[in-house]
Amino acid sequence: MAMKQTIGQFAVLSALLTNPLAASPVISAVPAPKLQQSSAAENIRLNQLGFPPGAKKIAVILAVDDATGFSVVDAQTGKQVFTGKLQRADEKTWSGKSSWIAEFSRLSRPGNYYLEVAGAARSHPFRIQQEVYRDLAAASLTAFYFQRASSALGEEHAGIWARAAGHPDNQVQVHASAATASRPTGSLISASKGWYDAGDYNKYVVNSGITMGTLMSAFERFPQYFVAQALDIPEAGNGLPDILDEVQYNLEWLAAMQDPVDGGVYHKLTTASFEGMVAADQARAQRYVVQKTTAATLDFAAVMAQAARVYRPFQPAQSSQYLRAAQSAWQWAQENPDIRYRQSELNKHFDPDIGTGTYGDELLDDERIWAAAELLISTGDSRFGQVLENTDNQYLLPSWSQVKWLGLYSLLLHRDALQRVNSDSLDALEQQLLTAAAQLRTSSHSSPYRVAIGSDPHLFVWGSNAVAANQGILFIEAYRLSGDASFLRSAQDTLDYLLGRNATGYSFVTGFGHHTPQHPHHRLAAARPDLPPLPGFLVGGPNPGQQDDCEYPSDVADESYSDTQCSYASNEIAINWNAPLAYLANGLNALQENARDVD
Ligand code: 9MR
Ligand code: 9MR
Repeated sequence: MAMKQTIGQFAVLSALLTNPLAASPVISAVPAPKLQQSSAAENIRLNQLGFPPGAKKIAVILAVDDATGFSVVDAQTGKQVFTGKLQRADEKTWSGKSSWIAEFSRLSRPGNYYLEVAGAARSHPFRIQQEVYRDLAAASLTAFYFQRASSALGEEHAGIWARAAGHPDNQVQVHASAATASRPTGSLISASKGWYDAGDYNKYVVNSGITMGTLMSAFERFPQYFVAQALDIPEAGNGLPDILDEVQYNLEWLAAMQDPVDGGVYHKLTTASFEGMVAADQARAQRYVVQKTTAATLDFAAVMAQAARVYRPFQPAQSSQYLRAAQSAWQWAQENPDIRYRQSELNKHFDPDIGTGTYGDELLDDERIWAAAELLISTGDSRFGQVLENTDNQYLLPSWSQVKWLGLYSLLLHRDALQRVNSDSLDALEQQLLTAAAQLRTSSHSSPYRVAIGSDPHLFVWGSNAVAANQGILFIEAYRLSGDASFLRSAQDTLDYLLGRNATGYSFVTGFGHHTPQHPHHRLAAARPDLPPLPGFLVGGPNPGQQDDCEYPSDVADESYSDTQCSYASNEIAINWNAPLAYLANGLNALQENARDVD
């Protein structure tokens, strides 16, 4: 909303950063370091962007024998600016490697540096700088702009990734599973705009739900920061914070997924089967809205209720519409409490068969709690408070199928306004959150990479990087509630993990780092093999399930990542993975001043 950045410039910069053959602007400012085997550099695992001056700073070193010392060298002058001892990690990595920790938190002078282990290896350059995550934070949000359906992306904002509009979605067929008297099978509705879910082009309400909730919660958590942030999107400067402009692009679609007659919400807008790996404007298969479900309708109610209060100061009339939409969705879900999306059942009864993503959630209590919490905050109506009264408040990390804590985070953020809610129960919620965060923080100490997700192979599911990013949000919330700076350091550990301090050596965000995904399972990127992948996207990450049967370099949980277009189970991108990245990167960018006290 503030200063205008030149978007084209950013695009070129990102292109340079991702192209291994081009000298990145960051590196070209530096005298060429002595040639190192790249494998040696890859044995030093650290946040490939670098660190804010006050942050905790560590690197993990693999594959060195008897190393005792390390140094940090100023890349401009070649002078050593920091020396330290390596500490051997107690536990080996899951693939049996020994590892050492190099900590240099006390080095805070801004600059370009590399880390050197005597006689062994030299890292790629990294920066210590205020707002070192500024561009990443913005790109994690402009990634949503790249995912827009129904709009052409102009060069002035999309740079080299400019493209024609895809999927107008103004003639979407009502699938037989969704037919009603007013909208019989085959009737046409318009449900334009919105974001493509992921590497595919479909639009799924359930997954949009957590994505929207996470982005609006980031805004509610850091409002001044986001009011000042400038994103390179067409609506910049229109008086609405840019993040809310981007979110509203998807809200416009979401609103059209509600049947105006009864308030129920279609589960998804989809082709019958996945499109091939074609450009958006070449993907022309018929699109359908399918069955209304309870999960989609409750997620919709939660999102619209939150939108009603977030947009109220900027767009009061729009805000009232959001609230009415939320209330009629809630009403439908009260009358239809257990309509689940079971695609194979559906295909026995209706044509055509639907074969795309299911987001089939069998447990609906968490969606009900989330919707009730958002409605309570936005309306103050005690009937929603009653729904929450017998809630099991055990902490569960949010995911598309587990949204309870999206609502409970919101209750804690708005507790001052919740006069009618028993303050003991809010204290208990806070305790649950802090206990869960403290346990995760402790678990990270036993991981060779010093990160919470590294403590348990079971966390490496499809989309494991979003598990990590959601842990990062938990740490940010624990820091807000307790003021304990060690939680902020754990949030930093989490971002460090995503940006390179991990068992694969990749920075998992396209275009940000020295070793980044080059072949994401992303149709928009696959359509332009001549270009670097679109920037700012978090790939799914290590997933030993390997459900795609592609080639993987390793079967070990935290190394089970394949940078191939084939690999939708480890290398797809998705909106519900980018949203927690956006929360974490923007949150750390907003909070870095407070990170100063280092152990
Ligand atoms: O491209 C699809 C991706 O978005 C999904 O996550 C994935 C799992 O549902 O499926 C991908 O589509 C593949 C399909 O399931 C099987 N044939 C190959 C398709 C893509 O290459
Ligand atoms: O993120 C989803 C993951 O939790 C599931 O295990 C997986 C298989 O059902 O599907 C993932 O979601 C995909 C969706 O079904 C279709 N669009 C791409 C999504 C990311 O891979």
